[in-house]
Amino acid sequence: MTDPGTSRLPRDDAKQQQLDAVRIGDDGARMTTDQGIGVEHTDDSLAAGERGPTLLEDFHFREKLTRFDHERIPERVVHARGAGAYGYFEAYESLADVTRAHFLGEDGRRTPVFVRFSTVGGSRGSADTVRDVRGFAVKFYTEEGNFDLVGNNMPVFFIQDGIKFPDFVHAVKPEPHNEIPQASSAHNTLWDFVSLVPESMHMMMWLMSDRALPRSYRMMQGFGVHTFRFVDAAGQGTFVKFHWRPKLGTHSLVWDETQKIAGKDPDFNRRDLWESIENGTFPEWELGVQLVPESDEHAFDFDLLDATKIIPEERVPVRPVGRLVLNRNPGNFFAETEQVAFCVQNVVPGIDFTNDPLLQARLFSYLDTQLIRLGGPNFAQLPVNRPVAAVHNNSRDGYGQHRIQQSQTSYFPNSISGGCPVLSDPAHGGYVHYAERVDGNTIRKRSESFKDFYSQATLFWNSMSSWERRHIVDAFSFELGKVDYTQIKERVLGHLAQVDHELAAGVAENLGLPVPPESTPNHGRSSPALSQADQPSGVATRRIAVLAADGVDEVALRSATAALREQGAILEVLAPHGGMLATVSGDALPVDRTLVTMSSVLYDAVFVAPGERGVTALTHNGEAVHYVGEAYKHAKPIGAVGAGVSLLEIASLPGARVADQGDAVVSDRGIVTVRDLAGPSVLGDFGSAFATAVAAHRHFDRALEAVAA
Ligand code: HDE
Repeated sequence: MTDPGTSRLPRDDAKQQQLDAVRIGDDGARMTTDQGIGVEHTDDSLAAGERGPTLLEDFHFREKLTRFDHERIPERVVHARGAGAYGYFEAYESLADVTRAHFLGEDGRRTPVFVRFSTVGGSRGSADTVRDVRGFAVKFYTEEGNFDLVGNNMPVFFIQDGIKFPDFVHAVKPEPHNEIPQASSAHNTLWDFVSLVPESMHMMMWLMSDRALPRSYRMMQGFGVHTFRFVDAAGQGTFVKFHWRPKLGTHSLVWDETQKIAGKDPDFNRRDLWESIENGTFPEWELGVQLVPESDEHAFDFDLLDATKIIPEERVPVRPVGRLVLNRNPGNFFAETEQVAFCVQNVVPGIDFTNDPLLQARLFSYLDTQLIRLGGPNFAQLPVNRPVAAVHNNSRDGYGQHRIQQSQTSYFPNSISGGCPVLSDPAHGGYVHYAERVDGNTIRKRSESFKDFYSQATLFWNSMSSWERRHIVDAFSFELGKVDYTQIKERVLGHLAQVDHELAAGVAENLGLPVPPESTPNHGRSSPALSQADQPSGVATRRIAVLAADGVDEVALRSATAALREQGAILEVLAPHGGMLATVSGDALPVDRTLVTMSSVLYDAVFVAPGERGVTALTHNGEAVHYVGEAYKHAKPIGAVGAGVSLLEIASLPGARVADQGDAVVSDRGIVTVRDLAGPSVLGDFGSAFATAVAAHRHFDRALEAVAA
C-alpha cells in the first residue's frame, strides 16, 4: 500500500496542481495552536494546584475542546454516506456537431474530475450494501467552469415533480416517531407512499431488482436521469440523456449476501473503491449519450420531460463519447469527500436544462442545501469545489471568505475599476441560456403526457432473465413482508398486477394474500439492454478466497491458480490460523487472513487448495465447510482440485456434480473440480476452466433454495 492520497496523477492536471497548494503534511513538524503558537504539553490541562480546578486561561485546552465541539457539520439530507475519488475524463472525439462544451470539443482532451458515489437513505455511518439507489455524482473541472453531472445508478426516479421529493424522502427515511429502520426501504411508510403514488412503480421495479445491490461502485452504471439539452455554437438544441457504463460490466451481489456484508464489512463498497485505486487497478467507465433532435420531442409514447421514463437503447442507441478514469484517492475524507458540493445547476456553455419538473426542482435544491450544510455562500472556495477556471465577480462577503479581492468596486457597472470584471461574451465563455419558447397559463397540474405509470415498469420486467425475475419477486416479498398493514400490501399488489400478473401472483403467494385479478395484459415489449444477465465481465480485480491449512500442496495450488493470477485476480490465502502454513514440500506458505476474520461473502469466488493433510483439517473446520456452502448459496464460482474436492462433498451442495475420479476437469454451473492431479496439463486445464467460471460472476442456474447458509 502507498500512503493515502499519494499522487498518481501527472503534474499537468490543473486541479491537482491547485490542490497541491493547500495540501499539508505533518512530517517533521512541531505542534502548534491554530494561531501558530508552539504547544509544549497536550496531556494535562492547566490547573490551580495539583488537584485544583482547571484555569480559563488555558487557551490551548479551550481551543482544542472548542475545535472538537464544532467538528461535525450536518450530514447530507439524502446521500449522506459516500466515497469519492479524483480522476480524469477523456473525450473520444469532438462533439461540436451537437454541443459547444469545450471539454467535449476534441479527441483526447482531458478534464480533471472528482466523483462521489453514495447510498441515498442511510445516515453517514450506515452500511454500504443496503438495498438502495446509488448516487453517481461527477464534478468536471473544465476550463469553462465546473460541470456537475449529479446522477444515480438507475435511469429513472420515484417521482415526476420535485415538489413530491420531501414526501418521498420522509417516507423512505427512518419513521419519524422512533427513527427506525436505518437505511432500509422495508417498512410501513415507504410502502404506504408507494401504494398511493403509482408513478413510483417503474423505479420500484429497479429498486427491487439486483441493481439496488451493486457488487462494487466500479461495476455499476450511472445515469443523468433527466433529459438535458446540448446546445451547439449556433444555438441549436439537441435533447441528451447521459449514461456511464462500467468497463468491468454491471454486476450485483445477492440479497442474503448483502445483509451479511452489512455486518461483516459495512465499508464493503468504499473499501473496494479505495483499494482498487491504491492497487493501481483504476476504475473506468465510458460516457455515452442518447441524442434526440428537438424535432422528435413528441415522437415517443412517453414524455421526454418525465423522469420516470427511459428512452430504450434499442430505440435511440447510446453513442460513446469519452471515458472516466479514477486514479487518486482523497487524502482527507472530510476536507474532500464530505465537503464536496455538487450542484445540478453547475453547467457549462453547451449544456442546458429542460422543463422536466424534477430537474427544475433540483436546480433550486442543491445550492440551497450546500448553504446550510457548508455554512454559507463561500463553499465554492473550498479546495475540492474550486473551479480551475478563473473566478471574478462582485460577490465579496459572507462566512468563510478566503479570497482577498483587491478592487475598490464590487458592483456593475462601474467606471472606477475600468468596468471590471467586464462581462464574458460567448467567445470568452459567456453562458447563454437556450432560447426556448415558453407559453402557458399558471397552473398546478400534472401533464396528461406523464400519466402512463406502468408500461415501462412492464418493459423492465419483460427484459429480465428468469433469475432476475426471481430476485425481484423475492425482494417485493421481503419488503412487503415487513409491512404491518394489509391494505398497503393489497394496494401494492394491485399496482403489480398492472405491471405483470405473474409478478403480482408470485408476490401475493409469498405474502399469503389473494392474487389480484389480471387487469392490463402485458404488452410483451422488452429492452434487452436492461438485463444484467449477459454483461461483459472478467477476472481482473476479482477477489478469490483460497482455503488452505497446514499440509497444503502449494506447488499444485500455484499451477491451479496461475490463470487467475495472470488475468489480474486478487487471491488471498485463508487458513485456520495466521502466520505461515507448513506445506507438503516442507516450505512455508504465508497466510493472508484467518478464516474467522473474513467471511465468504467478502469474496467473489472460493478455491479449495489441494494437499491431503490440509484438506482433512479443513473438513473438520466448521468455518471452512460453511464457507463453501455459503459461496454455493450465493451462486459464486467454486474450484477444488485433488483432495480439495472432498471439502465440497462434505459441504453437500445439492445437485452439484463434482469430479469423482480421473484427471478430467468437471465444470458444472460454476463448480470446477478435478480429482486426479497426475496428468501434466490437468492443472492448466482446470485453471482456465475456473477462470471462465470466475469471469461469469455468478451461476444462478443452481438449485439454491434448499441450501442452508
Ligand atoms: Fe438529489 N439531492 N435530489 N437526486 N442527489 C442531494 O444535495 C434533490 C435526485 C443525487 O455526492 C442533496 O448536496 C431533490 C435525482 C446525488 O454529494 C439535495 C430531488 C438524482 C446526490 C438533493 C432530487 C439525484 C444528491 C442532498 C428531486 C439522480 C449526492 C445533499 C427534485 C439524477 C451528491 C446535497 C453528493 C444529493 C435534492 C432527486 C442524485 C438535498 C430536491 C433524480 C447523486 O440537494
